[in-house]
Amino acid sequence: MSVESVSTAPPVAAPAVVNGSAPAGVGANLPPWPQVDFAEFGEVEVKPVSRIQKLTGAFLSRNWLTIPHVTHQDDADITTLEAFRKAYNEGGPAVKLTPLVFLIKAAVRALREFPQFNASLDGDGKNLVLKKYFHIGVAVDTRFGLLVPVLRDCDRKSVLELAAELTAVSLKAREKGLSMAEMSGGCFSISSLGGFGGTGFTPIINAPEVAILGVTKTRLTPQPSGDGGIDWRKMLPLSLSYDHRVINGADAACFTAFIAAALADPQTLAA
Ligand code: CAO
Repeated sequence: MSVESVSTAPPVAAPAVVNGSAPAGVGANLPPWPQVDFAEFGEVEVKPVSRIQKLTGAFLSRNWLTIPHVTHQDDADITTLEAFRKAYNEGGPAVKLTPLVFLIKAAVRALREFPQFNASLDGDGKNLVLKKYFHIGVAVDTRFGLLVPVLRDCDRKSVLELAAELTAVSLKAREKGLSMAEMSGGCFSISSLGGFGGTGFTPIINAPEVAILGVTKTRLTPQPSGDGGIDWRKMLPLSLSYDHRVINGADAACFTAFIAAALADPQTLAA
């Protein structure tokens, strides 16, 4: 799925990618898309593709075709974080804490530590623009399609503030959609499928960002304990896709390990 910023507002200009064809020059020698009369083979139903699906698909194709993606996989031990979160949620707060807000805080710390991840290539690819702000896009699944609201200045917000903002903006995205302004200016995106399942996936980078973190469902996993036995730990799978023109594999491994280490200390993230 794409995590391009797409609005339910009036149409905006999409890049030159139509029906699976690439931007000029990219994949120019590919054979044409197969034209098949599926009804020849059995009963079918034809449903129009929504405007947002078309727009998202166009951005998705551009990003997938033009960015050399690599996805780095790791696991974060969030046993302590889950205990912390459970204790907080048992108090019956107005807004519950999910792992996602801790991921946002951990990502901000990692972006500070590894500035090449908080960057974009400029239009002609000659310069890297390093950002000094920390705006994080979060993929939200809605009936309109996938929308990516951007939470601004996440370095200056607590996990509680982020949880309240995420709840409000995802509700708005699901009920009314979002404006382009609400989906612009992101530095880095997070796509959480943790509430659905999975053990890992390849999120597609939300250009002009240079990396995106995908997370899937926390699972109980046996890990070696200090005394030579086995300890059951809650492990969160992390899938970091990065633009290999800007980021190398060693940096991606360190960035992901940094996020995992930050998640192991939830009190510091919540402070
Ligand atoms: N492992 C296990 N459980 C998890 C989890 C994880 N990694 N992450 C969240 N959960 C749990 C939550 O704790 C919550 O549990 P309870 O109902 O018991 O409280 C449940 O899953 C649902 O969480 P949520 O989805 O309401 O909240 P969230 O903060 O995790 O995510 C939002 C919010 C808006 C991002 C999410 O609802 C959503 O839309 N995700 C889809 C994103 C998507 O489609 N991405 C694919 C893009 S492809 O590039």
